[in-house]
Amino acid sequence: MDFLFGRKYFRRRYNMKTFFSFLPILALSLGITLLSCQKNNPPDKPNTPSGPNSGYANTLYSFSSSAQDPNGDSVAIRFSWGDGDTSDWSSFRPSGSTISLSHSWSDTGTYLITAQAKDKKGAKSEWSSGFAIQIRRNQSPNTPSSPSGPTSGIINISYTFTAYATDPDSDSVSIRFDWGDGDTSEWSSYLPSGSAVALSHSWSSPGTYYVKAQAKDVAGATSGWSEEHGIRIIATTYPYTIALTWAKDPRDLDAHIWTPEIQGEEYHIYFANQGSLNNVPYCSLDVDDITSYGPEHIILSQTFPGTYTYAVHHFSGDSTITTSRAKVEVYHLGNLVQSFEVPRVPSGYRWWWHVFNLDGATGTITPLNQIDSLPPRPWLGEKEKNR
Ligand SMILES: [Ca+2]
Ligand SMILES: [Ca+2]
Repeated sequence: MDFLFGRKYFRRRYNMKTFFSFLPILALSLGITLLSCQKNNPPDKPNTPSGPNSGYANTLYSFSSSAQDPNGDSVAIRFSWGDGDTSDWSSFRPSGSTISLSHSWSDTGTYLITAQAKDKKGAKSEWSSGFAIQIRRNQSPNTPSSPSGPTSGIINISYTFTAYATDPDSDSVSIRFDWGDGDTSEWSSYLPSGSAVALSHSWSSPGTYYVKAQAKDVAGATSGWSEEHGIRIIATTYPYTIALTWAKDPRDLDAHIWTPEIQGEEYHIYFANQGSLNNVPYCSLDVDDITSYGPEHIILSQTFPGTYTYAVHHFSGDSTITTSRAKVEVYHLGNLVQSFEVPRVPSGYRWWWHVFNLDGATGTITPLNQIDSLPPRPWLGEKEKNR
């Protein structure tokens, strides 16, 4: 009874007409079900890694890649470094982000770097195309040139020294100076191979110091130390120290001083007659520097009544005395008391700069400051000793 009723009921409720009327609803439900359970797609193949195409062993280099995920999932990337080593997965970043990781190689050779991506659901991409890096053995920079700079100076005044270094691999180089007084400079900033590096230093006590330079390349390899450049540093505690400095050209300016009569004789102190601090005329030129650009110092260890006349002569080299940027500084018992700059006027054939007169009894300095074709006082001929 129940069974019969059931069949009858079924026939009546689920005839074909009813079934077709439900079909669009069934199809829609199936579509929604399929959409929500859609298969996850892995990220696309990452871009070919980018980074340096050459480098040195045991140095870290950074490489980047990115990958899109078709579902817009976050992605992580890892790199295969071509030396049997594969990086850990990076952290997850939004689809398409640039992701960078670093690696160093311990041996020389050419290595192919590839990248792989995975999405948040763990689906992995194919490996990317390879990017080649050549790992070379770094060669140390060449030993720098001997520093160039002044060969004499005054205590507590800064002097600039220049050195050059080249690197066989054309790496950028940094230079440092050993100042010869126990002090070594910081490393300079990195400059292209072969650039001049200039650093300054002052010395606090008199003496002769030997300055040398060392180079370092970007990979950290250091050169040997250069040949030394000597600088004689003098104290300024003498009654008078007269410092002459100038720019690079002309290469040879000379300091000259004429003394008053000392024990019956006048003296002309210059490169050919350098005088003495301990004997007559108690006046000395510290150095005759014809290869670099000063400074030259004239020291008076005692003064005598009468007039000292100081002048500068352009002896040889290009350029002119009036474009030399020559400067004369007068120190009295350690203190700078007066300084002179060469007048910037057309020099013509005038190669002398008359700078000042000094009264040996009173210490009065009278500026002359004129450019002339003749020296301020006559050459003393055979009276000059030690020529
Ligand atoms: Ca995905
Ligand atoms: Ca190198």
